[in-house]
Amino acid sequence: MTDQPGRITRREFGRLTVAGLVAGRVLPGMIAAQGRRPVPTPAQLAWQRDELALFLHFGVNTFTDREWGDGTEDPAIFAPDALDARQWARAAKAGGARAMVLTAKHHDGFCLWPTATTKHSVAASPFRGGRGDVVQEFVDACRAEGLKAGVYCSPWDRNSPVYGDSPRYNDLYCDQLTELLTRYGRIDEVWFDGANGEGPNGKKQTYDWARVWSLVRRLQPQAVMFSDAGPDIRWIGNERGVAGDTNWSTMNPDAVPYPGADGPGIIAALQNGDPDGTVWRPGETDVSIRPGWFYHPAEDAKVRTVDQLVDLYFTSVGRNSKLLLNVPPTRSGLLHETDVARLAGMRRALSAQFRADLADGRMKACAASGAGSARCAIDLGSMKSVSVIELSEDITKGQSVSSYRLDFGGGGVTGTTIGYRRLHRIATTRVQTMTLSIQSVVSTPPRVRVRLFGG
Ligand code: FUL
Repeated sequence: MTDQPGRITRREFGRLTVAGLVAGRVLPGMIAAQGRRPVPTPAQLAWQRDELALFLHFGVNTFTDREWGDGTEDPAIFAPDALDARQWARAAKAGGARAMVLTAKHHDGFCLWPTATTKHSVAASPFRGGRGDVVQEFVDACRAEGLKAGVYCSPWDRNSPVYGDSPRYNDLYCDQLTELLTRYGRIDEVWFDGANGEGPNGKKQTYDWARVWSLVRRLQPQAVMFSDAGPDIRWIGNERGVAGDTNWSTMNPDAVPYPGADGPGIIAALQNGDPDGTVWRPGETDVSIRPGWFYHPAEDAKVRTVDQLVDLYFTSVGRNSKLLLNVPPTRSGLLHETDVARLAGMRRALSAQFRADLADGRMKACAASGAGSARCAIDLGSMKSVSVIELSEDITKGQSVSSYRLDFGGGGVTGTTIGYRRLHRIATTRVQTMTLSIQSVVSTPPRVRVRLFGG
């Protein structure tokens, strides 16, 4: 990073700031440094605050029992006989999700809407007598239940005869996106998968990402775009449901230049972000409630338990990420009753966990600013049993904390980043006072809110 003469660098600034504040001084350059820090757009902020969204993998694979279709499937196999998108939306809501993302087209190229771009779609299937539109039913259900709607449209297309003829496929792909983003009203997330299994001897398609991204921006300016390379939301780097323990929402855009980019350092960049990153690009943690992304009857006994789903919440939302939890519709077009029950169970468990803040009214925020201190004491007034500690920064001002420690009841925890929400589970401990020490920051000292929970 190049700094103007006389200015401290961002890293020096971070180190100096806490010391400066402990001494009660506001260092010169603080305002300028703050001005350069990336902050979320309103859409990114809303996306993060939603915390949980449901992912729905549905398509011809549901009927062939596969994970990756090869594009030769007969559309006649797509025959859900009891499809009810309202059931999906109700289950999502009961699980605490605020949005749903549907695979409008997966790698097999089969389109869940009646597209003009290919015959490989619902229009050639028996679903609703060939007049069905799953995307429309999905969007209608989202609206009816007050959920945001998102669409996944796979760039890799194993059915399209023009895939690999780069300019022609780019035109087709943009036509598909145009249909999806102009026919159904407001769309809040557009999901670009980086997967490509063509292999060294397969078709080579050069995507025109600049064109795709500007098209989406023009048609749905409020939507966030997800991919390995953003531009708004980045992949978290694995499909296990685990965000980096250190997780910056800022990113160096050169670290992952395009969706599907491979190479040394890419997974670490996705997992951890970059404290010196020049763009705000928070990580989304996508993971399935079942071993596969699509529904397979053989996996009915392998649905994640409520405890496992709660664990996923802690390793994603609790690490400054957002959880995109896949719950695949069955061949009938409904979510399986086991999955629906687990979703509701997860929400009940989380609501019970976060019902009452034991620190409420005693310390709302540790404001390490101005003449304040980077050490804050929390007095609970009496002994309380604490099992979860929540820290959060006001991310409307960016992300700042790079290390902290909490001391309490003869023990303590340490951590690096905080961001939107950082959750620590501890062995239940009797606590009356706790001290938060913000040890290093990368920009203007933040206000860190602390909440404590028992249970
Ligand atoms: C991967 C895909 O290949 C999987 O099928 C699934 O869609 C997952 C969310 O992303 O890259």
